[in-house]
Parts: sequence; structure tokens; C-alpha cells
Amino acid sequence: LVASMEEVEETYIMVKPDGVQRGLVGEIISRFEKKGFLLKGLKLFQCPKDLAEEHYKDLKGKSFFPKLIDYITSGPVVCMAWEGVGVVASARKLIGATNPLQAEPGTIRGDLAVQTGRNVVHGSDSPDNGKREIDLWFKEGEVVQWTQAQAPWLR
Ligand code: RTP
Repeated sequence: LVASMEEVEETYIMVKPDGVQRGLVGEIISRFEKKGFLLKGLKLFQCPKDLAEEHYKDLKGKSFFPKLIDYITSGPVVCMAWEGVGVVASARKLIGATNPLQAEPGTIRGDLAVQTGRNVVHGSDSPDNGKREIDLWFKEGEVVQWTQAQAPWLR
């Protein structure tokens, strides 16, 4: 039952400005908490333009890039670092498809969003990007290393 260390990953999850404005922060945190992942970092943050551009640098050539940067910097976001076995792919499943109209019911976007340009949450798409994004969005000391107390019946 105890996972080997190499399967443990980290992912960067962010409630986007629309999710904060709509009061969905608790609901979104709750889905990752209930799933059983470990919260290692959490903050409310006003994202500056240069950070938004660095985070989405792979999308720089896209026509929607300027709108995406305006959206992400339009109000506070909630930054989270989550740890767990297979957390990167699992979080993407919990979040659902990029276009909320194609996201399955039961996923965050499937349940809570309509527009691709207002899709309430971000999740890293690979373990390497998980690490990169956590380093980008959190300062040293803001990510806490800890372990959940083990329930005796799991040993
Ligand atoms: P995210 O990075 O936010 O988790 O989203 P994703 O991987 O599901 O989607 P990606 O293709 O990386 O796009 C990043 C974000 O850009 C916005 N977007 N707008 N056609 C459009 O207007 C358009 N396409 C993408 C979305 O907010 C998307 O989540």
C-alpha cells in the first residue's frame, strides 16, 4: 500500500481569476483534498503580466495569447502545489477537457464552466512542467514538505 518514491509527483494547480470571482476556491480545493492528494503550497496571488507570459510561453504564437494573458492577470488567482502518486495525470482527469462543453460531468470544468476562455482552473500537463511551474509560482519557503499521519489500518 505504501507507494514507491519514484511514483510520487508534484503538480501545479491554479484557480483562475473567474474561479476566484465566482467563489469556487473551496469547491476546487475540496476535490483534490477529497481525492487524497497532499497540499504542499497554497496562496492567493495577483499575477503580474511577465509571470503570466512565462507560464504560458509555449502558447506565445497563438491568436488567443494576448486575451489569455489579460484573463490570467485580470484578478487574483489561487496557486496550489499538490503531491501524490500519479497526481499530474489524475489532476488533469479531475479538471476535465480544456473546452468545458466537452468536459465530462463530474469533472471540475464539466460541472462548473462553459467557456474555454473562462475554464476556472489550470493543471500542469507533465511531471516536468509540474516542477517547473511550482518553481515559477512559489518562492522558496512557500512550499512545505510534510507527510500526512498514517492511519494505522493502512499499514
Ligand atoms: P491549462 O494549461 O490552463 O490547464 O489548460 P489546458 O492545458 O487544458 O489548455 P492549453 O491548450 O494549454 O491552453 C491554456 C489555456 O489557454 C486558454 N485557451 N483559450 N481558443 C481559445 O480561446 C483558447 N484556447 C486555450 C484556456 O484558458 C486554456 O486553459
